[in-house]
Amino acid sequence: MFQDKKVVFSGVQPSGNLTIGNYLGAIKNFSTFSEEYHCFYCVVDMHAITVRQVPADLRRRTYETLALYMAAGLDPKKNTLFVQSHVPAHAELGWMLNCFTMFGELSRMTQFKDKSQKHADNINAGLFTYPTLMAADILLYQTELVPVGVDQKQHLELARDIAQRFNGLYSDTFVVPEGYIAQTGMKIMSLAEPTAKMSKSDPNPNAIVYILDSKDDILRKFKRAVTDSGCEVRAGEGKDGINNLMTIYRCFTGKTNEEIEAEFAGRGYGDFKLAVGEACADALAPVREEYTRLIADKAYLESVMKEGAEAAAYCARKTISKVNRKLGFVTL
Ligand code: AQP
Repeated sequence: MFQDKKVVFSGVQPSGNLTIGNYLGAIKNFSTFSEEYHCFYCVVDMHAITVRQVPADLRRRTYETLALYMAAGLDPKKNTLFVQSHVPAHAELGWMLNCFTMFGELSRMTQFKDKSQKHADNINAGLFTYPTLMAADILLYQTELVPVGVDQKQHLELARDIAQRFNGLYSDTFVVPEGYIAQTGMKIMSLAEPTAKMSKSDPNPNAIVYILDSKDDILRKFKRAVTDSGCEVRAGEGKDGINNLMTIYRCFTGKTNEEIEAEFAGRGYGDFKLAVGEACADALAPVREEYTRLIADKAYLESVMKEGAEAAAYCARKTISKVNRKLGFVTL
């Protein structure tokens, strides 16, 4: 699609205040691709409505997520930043791909199973077909690389399967995307229940560290983080809480597990938790500062959304035209 550069696509749902899981697993890595690739970073509001949202909150968080993208280092001049619902081609291709996705494949998605349990009163068709819309998001831009957290690996595999299936039936149409899972990012777990993923929609605020939390809140949350009955800072099986804190510390400081173990030898969990909190708060301070500046300028955020949507829609149209032709839709 772009003669000069390969394409990167990724997105975040404005379904809650963003967490350090979203930051370390995804957003922090986004800007590393900006020079080498043509990058599309989307606020995926259509995905967010698979779970009931308060409209005013969804609207506010859409601005906030865009501002956070930029505060985390994404320059709108070097990246196409946009909101999913502003580019209807996502829904269009999503429908078409639904017709090339098997019921059995969608039934196997672990996120669907988890969310169906969490939202047993609202197991809607959108929740079920979420991965097909995600495939459309990616395939629409002929994406080569998708930086995501490890929790999205299964959805990405499905996007690849759908692309290969369509290409097999209709000849080459979509680039088959590769996932990019940052080695450091991995999966950040809940501070209250370290066997579960840290999720922005978790109702327990002590389980989550938000990117925009104050330093005091960050320190307090890490201080309370669930660990185990031991006292030695050492990674290992059955030490989910400590393993998670070590991952977070590694991500924010760049240190290895061996270095961390040496640093905290004989010092106990209390010192370690304080250091993780300090490292996290210090790393996020400039992001918070820039975010505060950006969020105050709604007109600027809207101009970024508008320009981004136009650029994205232009590229998306090319893929939609190609798919329409291949499927046999009459084009006027
Ligand atoms: N805990 C995590 N560790 C590492 N990466 C994570 N991501 C999310 N949580 C973690 C990554 O963040 C990106 C955006 O995620 P999303 O908002 O599109 O959906 P999600 O994975 O469903 O995120 P949440 O926070 O769990 O949202 P809710 O609670 O609304 O479902 C993705 O790349 C994801 O891998």
